[in-house]
Amino acid sequence: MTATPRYVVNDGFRMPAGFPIDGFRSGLQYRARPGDVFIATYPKCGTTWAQHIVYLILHRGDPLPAGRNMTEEIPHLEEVGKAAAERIAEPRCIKTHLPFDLTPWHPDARYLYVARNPFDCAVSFFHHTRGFVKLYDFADGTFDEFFECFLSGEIDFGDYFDNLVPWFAHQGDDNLLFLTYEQMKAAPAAAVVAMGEFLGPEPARTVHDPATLDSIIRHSSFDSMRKDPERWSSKRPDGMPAFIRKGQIGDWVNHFSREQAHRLADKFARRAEGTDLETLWPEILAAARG
Ligand code: PPS
Repeated sequence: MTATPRYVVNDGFRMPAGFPIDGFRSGLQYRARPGDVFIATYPKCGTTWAQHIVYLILHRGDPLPAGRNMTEEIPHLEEVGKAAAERIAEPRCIKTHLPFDLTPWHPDARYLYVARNPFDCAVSFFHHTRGFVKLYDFADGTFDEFFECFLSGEIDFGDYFDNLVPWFAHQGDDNLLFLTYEQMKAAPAAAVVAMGEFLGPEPARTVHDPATLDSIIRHSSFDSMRKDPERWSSKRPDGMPAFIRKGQIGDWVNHFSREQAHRLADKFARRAEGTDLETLWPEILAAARG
């Protein structure tokens, strides 16, 4: 029998089975306001990393204290719902994996979108899905089984490209900063400065202070974030991969067969038609087609 990860369908949209439907329905009704900061991503594309950088910028380089969890500071809109999002301190920073057309929009709110190449995203999502045993019932699932679900979009938060393509189309909007995980890895300081400048005059001053910039980069590094997993996620069962797992570009080659790489590259080409999307990850796409 083929194993498939569990999800629920809320009003036509695939969501994790453990997320209350009220959170989803009311979250979509949240009215974005001037000054709000949305951190929007498809799952496993660098959300938590971006959340912590935004947190660090807004707290002048002081990290999220031990004992606190990021979900309390920057909640996940379609999990906690409207009322919980309205309760957080201003500026309200909100995480979402919603596609563009479901995300609450205001021209004076800011939207930080982080994209990651679909090959590494699929691998990270596979380990995530195995690890949250109760949520997905997929602890013994294989990568081959997960890959088919990822490719067809039959997983929570739906098809990777349904998320990426419309957000990418808004790349030039004044209130949207589009970054990739790969850019953040290659040049963390440049990514932090871009985020600070995007967030407003005070955050821009913060990231232009060399000592504060250094603190932000240090505290948001993979090694630093890996040390205190309780700040980012609930505990995984023993033997399951950590939430802050490998943090690498290119781990996909350890999981994909040649045929799987071709099939995902083909889907990428189909979904990227008429866009510049392929310019985001030319080397990875070339390797996948090779
Ligand atoms: S989630 O569940 O959607 O919120 O997951 P998300 O945070 O988007 O993605 C998790 C992956 O991001 C990696 N990660 C990092 N990489 C580099 N540097 C830092 N600081 C960092 N923090 C998290 C994390 O390890 C997951 O990727 P993989 O490939 O599984 O390691």
